[in-house]
Amino acid sequence: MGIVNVTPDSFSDAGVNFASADAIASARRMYREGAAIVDVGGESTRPGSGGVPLDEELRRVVPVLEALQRDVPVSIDTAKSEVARRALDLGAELVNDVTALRADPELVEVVAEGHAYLCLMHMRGEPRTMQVNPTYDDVASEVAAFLEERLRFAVDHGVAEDRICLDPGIGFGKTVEHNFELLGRLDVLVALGRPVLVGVSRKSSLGRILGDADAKTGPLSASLAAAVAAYERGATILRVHDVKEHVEALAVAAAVSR
Ligand code: HH2
Repeated sequence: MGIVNVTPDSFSDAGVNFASADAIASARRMYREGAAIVDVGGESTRPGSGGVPLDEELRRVVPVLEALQRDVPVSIDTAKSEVARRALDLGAELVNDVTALRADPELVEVVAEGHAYLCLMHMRGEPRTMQVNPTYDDVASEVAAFLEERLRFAVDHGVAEDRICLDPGIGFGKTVEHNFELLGRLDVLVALGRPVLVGVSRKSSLGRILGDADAKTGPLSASLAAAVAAYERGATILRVHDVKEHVEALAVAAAVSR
């Protein structure tokens, strides 16, 4: 899954795809490089961010979705039902909701009626405050219990279970140690029986494990290692900024596994 942030303030690629033409070109390039799907988002969820109004989010993503319709498989990264509705009308196949259907009560109906695929992600708290002292007794089992409950909720509201994937939400209300423990114990999430999506690309925990306590991002080398480690523990969708390099790294990891 390639990442196209149509935002001025995302944590690692702020502004590079904020202009529609740049976002469209990046999405097409990622698809050519081997992304199975491109995740288009108009709202940064980096730690500390406060969200964007509906009309601004639509203004950012709609021109991109219009241009990609028919050529590139698209996922929409949003928590808003109206953005998801417009995106599905414009051909998006998957709704990626970092709130796991907790922010907008109408989103589940839009996904169910649109027969869309759905990604449910774990987040403790909300982006504005989520990195303020997150604590868990057992992070892997608490994240699994949360995702299992959200999976039931989605299925009970009409989303087909075989359309849902689950995501531990690396960096969303977790310390560096929590993030690495989750990656190491991904089998606990795989055991829930749904495909597992992991988004660790460029995240600050990668820079911090390399020794920079104030890192806001992590380097490509570390992103690739984390993606391969997640793949080897059962992740089947990797959400990444650098598609070509990840396709190459994962092809080699897959050849070794075979
Ligand atoms: N991470 C980000 C955004 N959306 N969606 C899923 N399912 N999983 C993730 O780990 C995830 C996500 C944050 O990364 P990015 O989009 O690069 O940055 P920003 O939120 O600052 O735009």
